[in-house]
Amino acid sequence: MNAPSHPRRSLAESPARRDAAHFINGEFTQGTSGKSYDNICPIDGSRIGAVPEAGQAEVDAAVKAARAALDGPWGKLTVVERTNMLAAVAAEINNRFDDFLEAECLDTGKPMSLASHIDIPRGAANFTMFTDVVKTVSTETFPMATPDGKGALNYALRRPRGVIAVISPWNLPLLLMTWKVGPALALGNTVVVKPSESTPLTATLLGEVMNKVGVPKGVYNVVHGFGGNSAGQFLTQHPGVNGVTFTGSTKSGEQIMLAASHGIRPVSLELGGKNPGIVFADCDMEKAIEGTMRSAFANCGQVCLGTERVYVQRPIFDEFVARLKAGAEAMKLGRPEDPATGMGPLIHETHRKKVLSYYAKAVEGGATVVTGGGVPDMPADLAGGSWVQPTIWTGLADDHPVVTEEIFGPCCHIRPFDTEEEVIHLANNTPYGLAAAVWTENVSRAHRVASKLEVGICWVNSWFLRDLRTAFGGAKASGIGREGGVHSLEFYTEMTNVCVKL
Ligand code: NAD
Ligand code: 6OD
Repeated sequence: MNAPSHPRRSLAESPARRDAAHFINGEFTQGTSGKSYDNICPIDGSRIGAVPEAGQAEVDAAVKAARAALDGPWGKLTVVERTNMLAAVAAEINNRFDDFLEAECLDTGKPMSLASHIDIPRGAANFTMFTDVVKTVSTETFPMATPDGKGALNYALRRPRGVIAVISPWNLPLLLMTWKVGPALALGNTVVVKPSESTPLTATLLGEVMNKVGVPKGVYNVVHGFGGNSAGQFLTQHPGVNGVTFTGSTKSGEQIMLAASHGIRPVSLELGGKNPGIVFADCDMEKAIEGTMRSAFANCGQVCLGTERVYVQRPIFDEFVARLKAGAEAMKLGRPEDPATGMGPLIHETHRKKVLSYYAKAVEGGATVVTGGGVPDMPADLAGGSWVQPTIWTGLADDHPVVTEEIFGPCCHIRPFDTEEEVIHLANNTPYGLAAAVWTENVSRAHRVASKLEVGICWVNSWFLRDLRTAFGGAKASGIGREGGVHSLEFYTEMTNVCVKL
């Protein structure tokens, strides 16, 4: 990883603390809507700067620029020219590592130790990874017999899909946005990005990188604003958009799918989850605790792949609960710059209210609060932040909302189980199907259980271990489609079969 090891500058003095701007046709602009809102830092409630809100006019301009770049300079580059440019984008993100890191940590409040090892390096890797795919993947060919004996030859061509709308969330802003922009550009498309209203800074900064390395104007565009009745909706409804790729909640995914149905535009949807962690008595306890600590509490529990339902086999239930409690209570909540910080705040006050409402519901439902359950005492300079305690419950019914609904906070419910069949049923008993983590040292059991879980991603004895060549996405209400490696070709290109009669 590229994380520099020198001491971190205080975020209070960071030059990343500035107004955001739309990036349209290679220019930074505040737009013409006259609307803006404050970007609030979740660490202490301070104002980072202003964010312009795009109206229809800015979205029109961005889509127009993206179309012109597609028909113009970008569409004319060779694959090698295009992928070289994207490799330069990755290199420049790494050159400006601290700028991206500070911007991301200001917007999200996440620890720099986390963002410097995951968010920013992955933001760069998402560009290099897909350049390799584009340069090496072939299409299919089928020679075909015909009644006249002369035959025919079928072969497939892939073309860029066109102008892609990228709608992204706030939990891993640069990582999740570039996870879509990387393959879209590598495959020859142009993009209009609508980052989350809560995390506008790194998408804006990426515009500087695009200009620095000479990516043609209009290839990468950013419009800021909200979802419904704002920039997000204007973009997904726009007839000039040829496909919509979205990461966010299942509820927003439904609205986006509706918007994209006008004009029959394809969607790629990476949505919410209520992911199970399954801990068998034959697990390596150290590994299971370490992995579940991360899957429940990393990024303050705001990871779509995170574990909110933990099922532990009865013989080790008490020990597991006690050790996870000890881990949660040892975690330091603090400033992103502090290397000892293990957990930051939630993204904003609205989300804190939602998470705390589940903390209250758990108590009303008769849960045993093993640890946490409220708001921590923070020093005066952090008291304005959106802090919550890491929280563990036991004792809730399987149909309680805390056990069935996505909370997206640093919390999990732990329930004992007895048999493999029982836990597979419990794990699958949800409308969601994003990810699961299985902890066992019995290799046959691992394969058997993994094959029965209704999820897009199943980790065995690990969590969030990512090989970018693999298929990523959710089953059931957790999404439509898979991205990653060659799977990204499905959404970001249109295939033509050429049938030549010989
Ligand atoms: P969200 O759905 O509220 O917002 C995501 C993005 O969609 C934002 O940019 C928002 O402005 C935009 N948006 C919302 N409604 C829209 C509409 N009607 N039209 C167009 N754009 C719209 O999600 P969030 O709160 O930012 O993120 C948290 C959610 O994202 C959780 O449910 C989490 O599980 C999910 N998520 C999923 C994955 C995955 O890979 N499956 C990854 C990260 C987050
Ligand atoms: O690693 C990825 O590619 C990815 N899309 C991660 C999603 C994390 C959800 O919060």
